[in-house]
Amino acid sequence: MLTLAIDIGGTKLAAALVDERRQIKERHTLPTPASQTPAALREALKTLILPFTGRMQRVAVASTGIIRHGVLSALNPDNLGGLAQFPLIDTLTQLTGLPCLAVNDAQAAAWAEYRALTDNVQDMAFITVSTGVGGGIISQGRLLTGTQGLAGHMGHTLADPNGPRCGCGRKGCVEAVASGRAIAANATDDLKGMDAKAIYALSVNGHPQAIRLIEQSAQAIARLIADLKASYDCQRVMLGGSVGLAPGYLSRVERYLAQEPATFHTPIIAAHYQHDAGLLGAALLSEDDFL
Ligand code: ADP
Ligand code: BMX
Ligand code: ZN
Repeated sequence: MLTLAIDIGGTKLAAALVDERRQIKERHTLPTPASQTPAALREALKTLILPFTGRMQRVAVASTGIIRHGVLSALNPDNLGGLAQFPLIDTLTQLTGLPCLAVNDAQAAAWAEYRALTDNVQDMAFITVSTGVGGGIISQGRLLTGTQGLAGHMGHTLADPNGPRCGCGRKGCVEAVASGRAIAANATDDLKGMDAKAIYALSVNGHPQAIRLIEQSAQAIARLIADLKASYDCQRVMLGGSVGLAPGYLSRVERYLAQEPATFHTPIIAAHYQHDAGLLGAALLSEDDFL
């Protein structure tokens, strides 16, 4: 059985065929449409899945946002160009005529990363530092989604009460300090207008403001990890997303976590499936008949 796995992120859309052995057969990506109306996202999804027509038996989607009854609602609409609601399952069922599962991207990635563990860890978190900051919680070997789909949205816990306003309506969320969008939005002077990727590259070359922005991000993620450890004694944190996986980022987070008391420490590991954790997690959840 082949599953068409789709990952909808704030910056990029990815689709891939996944076989029973969790192997990705073929992958296509597209930028997430900048001016996002439901019609623009529908068109982008149509283009994305076109090369796979007739080759899969089911569809599994990992998407940014809260997924409830197959509908995507943005917790932070800024991450989706203002798009707040999208009928994900209806759209993909119409486009493919196939059964479809949809789940939050970081929840899906957490499941893939949990299933890839080779030791007996039962309490684990996945954090993506990407367009936003997403999270997925595995507790006692179970993926938490919550009754409303909100479980794991740890990017919207508090990093700094005096921090920037977050698109979710709160002030000073981890996402408003640490995410790729935040790194870009909080840049000033010569860095204004650059994206996080460019700012990250400058930080590697020693640019003082770029270093400060990346350090602030890593520090907020380290504090979040200490909070997670205190919340449910998680034994491991897997880190993903393009910022989270950027060379040197994880060791910065480790350095800040080491400044916290030892009780709040937990090992931080780069995502086993790297940028494919969301895709594979959605495919695995559809295989596991999760919903
Ligand atoms: P999505 O949020 O769509 O899942 P990504 O995980 O690629 O996508 O995250 C996108 C964010 O990561 C953007 O803010 C982008 O600027 C930033 N980014 C992309 N590549 C890199 C990189 N090599 N180093 C640092 N940041 C990056
Ligand atoms: C935001 C939120 C989460 C998502 C996270 C990472 C929206 C649209 N998204 O906190 O649901 O998991 O971003 O998303 O409210 P990504 O686009 O960075 O992968
Ligand atoms: Zn927020």
